[in-house]
Amino acid sequence: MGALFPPGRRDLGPGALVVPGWLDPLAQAELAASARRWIADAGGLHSPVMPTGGTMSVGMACLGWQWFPYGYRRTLDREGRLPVAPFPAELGELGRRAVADATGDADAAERYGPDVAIINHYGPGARMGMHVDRDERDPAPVVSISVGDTCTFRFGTPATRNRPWTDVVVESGDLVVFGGASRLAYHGVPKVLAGTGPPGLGITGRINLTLRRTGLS
Ligand SMILES: O=C(O)CCC(=O)C(=O)O
Repeated sequence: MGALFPPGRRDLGPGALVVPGWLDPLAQAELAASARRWIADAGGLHSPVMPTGGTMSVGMACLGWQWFPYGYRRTLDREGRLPVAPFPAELGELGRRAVADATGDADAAERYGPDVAIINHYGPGARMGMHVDRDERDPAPVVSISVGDTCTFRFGTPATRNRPWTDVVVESGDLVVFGGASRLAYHGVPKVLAGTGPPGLGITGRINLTLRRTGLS
């Protein structure tokens, strides 16, 4: 199985791994361009306000469903007036390719049908605290693809937001997939290294696309 992946592929836990260099430079540029378009389609980036009153430092745009702390809805606004931009079919294809490459399981990849994409933009000083992606009712894996600046990605266990965890460097074009026993593991992004992304992507900072299957109808 190791031969299927570039050197440096790293397991983060059962069912969780990083695939460095999953997207080549051209594919990174294409994804960055698409992300800019999708962010515009989604009405731009917003920084969600948490129930504690704090505002997330990450800018976010959603496709398919609108994530809010803590749930999903079909409209951008609470009043139900502004529909969420559709989930692009090409992101479904990218997600299936990611699952196939990460797991080597063609059947699991074919079954993978994400219906929400969360686009996270990390500008200066942005980070994401340790959390669990638990608002989905479907146990399908989370697929996470990044372009732009390098970050430290922190991956823990489902048991606690504290140690033990693994810190791994995630660069532009890297893929992270977590499912199975690690689907509900705590994870976060404690640090982004500003100005480390490849030139010519047409973005500043770091963009992460997280694909999930909500299990909602
Ligand atoms: O930016 C990342 O790599 C992680 C994003 C994330 O954890 C999330 O959207 O829940």
